[in-house]
Amino acid sequence: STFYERYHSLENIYFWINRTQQDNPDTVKVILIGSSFEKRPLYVLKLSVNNRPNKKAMWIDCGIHAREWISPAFCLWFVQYSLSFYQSNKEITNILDNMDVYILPVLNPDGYHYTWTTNRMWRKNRSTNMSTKCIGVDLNRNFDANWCTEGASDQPCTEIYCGAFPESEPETQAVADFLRSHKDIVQIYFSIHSYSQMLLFPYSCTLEEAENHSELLEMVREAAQKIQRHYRNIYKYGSGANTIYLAPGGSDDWAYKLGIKYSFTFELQDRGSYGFLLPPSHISKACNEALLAVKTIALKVVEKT
Ligand code: 0X9
Ligand code: ZN
Repeated sequence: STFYERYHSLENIYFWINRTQQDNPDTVKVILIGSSFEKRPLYVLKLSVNNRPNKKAMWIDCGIHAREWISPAFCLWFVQYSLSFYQSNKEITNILDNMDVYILPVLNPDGYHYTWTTNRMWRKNRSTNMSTKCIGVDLNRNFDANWCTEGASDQPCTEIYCGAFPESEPETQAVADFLRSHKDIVQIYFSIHSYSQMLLFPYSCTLEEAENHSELLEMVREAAQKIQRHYRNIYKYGSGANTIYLAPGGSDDWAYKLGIKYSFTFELQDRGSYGFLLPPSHISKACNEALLAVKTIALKVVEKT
């Protein structure tokens, strides 16, 4: 199997980030957007194929939940695909000609590292707090979108602990600060999770419909349909609250409220047979499916503008 068909330790992902930039100095820039609770760097790769001014952008983050290993694998897959097939695949060429792509391969490096060394099923980050002996905040409950209402918990020992206050965690803060300062150029937000095979859009923090609900629904419907035709695999789609569950404080809802009107959370393979322990032999199909969905949606947005 190739490098991209295996899971990689955090250390190896850091080496990969460095090497990818060195091998593609004209296209790839590495931006340090902050650091984790345990002081690990948060690196974003910026893919930019030409120096056209006023270019729009797309954001993809992976690895917000530590145990969802297919997610960082997807971010690496996406970068590799973009660098390999720019100029030969017409869709990715069209996308990259019209937008820069910001990719954060591991949003929660402390948690990811912990799943490699100590507890494979860890979900949260690894922050500590004087008032409790329990460790970790669910970073996808820590954003400022109906923070800590129904679907999150204020109990530090639960898996869905929302943190002491919105953006209390350095990982959340780094992402939120970066997106706030780039909100005029970022048109599309993707957050990659697993598992359950779903293409979700806001809102998850309320049962209300987003202002462009029907437009978002049409995009994920088309993406799911393409996945079914090309890969014979079923993805559910819809707003988060209606499709998976009510859950406040998520990055997708926060990005949407910031003004990024095309905001999505993808839940990749599988539907529970292996769950978080998806075997490496499934990486290529899982990533290709998600890639098809990302390309379908990004092209739709490019066509509109
Ligand atoms: O609960 C989550 O954070 C996500 N599911 S997971 O099994 N990967 O933990 C779903 C996130 C959907 N979006 C929001 N809740 N905002
Ligand atoms: Zn998740």
